Amino acid sequence: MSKSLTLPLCNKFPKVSIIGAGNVGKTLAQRIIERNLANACLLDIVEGLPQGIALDLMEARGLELHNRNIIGTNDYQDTANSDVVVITAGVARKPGMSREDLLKINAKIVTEAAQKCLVYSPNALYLVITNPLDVMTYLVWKTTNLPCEKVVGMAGVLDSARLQAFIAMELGVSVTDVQSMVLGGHGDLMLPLPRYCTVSGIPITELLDDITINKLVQRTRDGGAEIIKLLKTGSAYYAPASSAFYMIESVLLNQSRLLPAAVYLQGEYGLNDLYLGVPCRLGCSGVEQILQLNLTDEEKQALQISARSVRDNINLALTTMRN
Ligand code: TXD
Repeated sequence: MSKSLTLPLCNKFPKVSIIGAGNVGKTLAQRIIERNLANACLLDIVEGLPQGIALDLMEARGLELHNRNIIGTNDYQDTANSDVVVITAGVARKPGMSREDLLKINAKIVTEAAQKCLVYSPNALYLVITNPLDVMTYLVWKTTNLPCEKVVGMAGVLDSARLQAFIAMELGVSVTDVQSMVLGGHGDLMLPLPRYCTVSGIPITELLDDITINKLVQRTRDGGAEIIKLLKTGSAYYAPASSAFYMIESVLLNQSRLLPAAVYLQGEYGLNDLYLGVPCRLGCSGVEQILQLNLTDEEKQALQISARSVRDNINLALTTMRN
């Protein structure tokens, strides 16, 4: 008597959909399946691109020794029932394109993508990655009407990871012993906080002089630009994908990690109605708590300046979207 070898499919793994199969999207997809976190759906506007990447990754499964599935698609229906939706779709600024043009183009791409995903995954957590990050995250929240704890932007984890790496490199210590914290908008006005950076609990202010700390802080602010200059085409994607993975893992495994992310502020830090990078607790219900640090007057002022720039860009984006 022959027995069927067909095993019942176990559906216990969560699903992550990634919109935009560019450098960040495809690297993140690879991390997610090869580290066995979730099944993935990779969507792009370019026909064949996400399908090709997904097939390539499926063919590597026997060597990477995992059974997660990934599909590549151009159809939003395939994103249905996602637990997390990641938005990386967008265009990079090209020569001759103004900042306003870029804002307008990416605002349209990101908000349309979020609205289409929402039809099929109304309960997902939405993680925004496309730049300008804080503005795009705000627009996703605004145009989807999702509860603010379900929309979050990735930047602080990346900026902090860069500072963490630079501190470890400067001191010649293991990066795993270094903790760092960067707040504010994702850009030149971000706010690295040396007072909250430690090596095995020791504040870096006791290990490094001011000149060296300022050098590391500036390198962190210029972190994205330094990589763009070296790569010549495209921008960083390994550390950005790792940062997104770290956040998604905290959500899907309900780790409630405390990390800096772009979250919706309603009075915290004296700021209202904008997304900005501050420390929060991220778990299975999304942003579970926003932490208010006791900032010095100087730090408060720097955060306000960063917030003002994000607010101006949100207003600009809202105006250009109406026209
Ligand atoms: O810290 C952070 N938040 C960031 C942000 C760190 C790194 C990268 N950062 C931004 O993420 C970057 O400035 C971009 O705005 C996004 C994605 O970066 P990536 O390096 O992946 O860009 P690519 O390689 O250009 O990929 C973008 C993809 C590409 O395949 C396009 O075809 C696709 O987006 N795209 C679309 N997909 C679906 N739908 C639409 N409309 C669309 N338009 C473009």
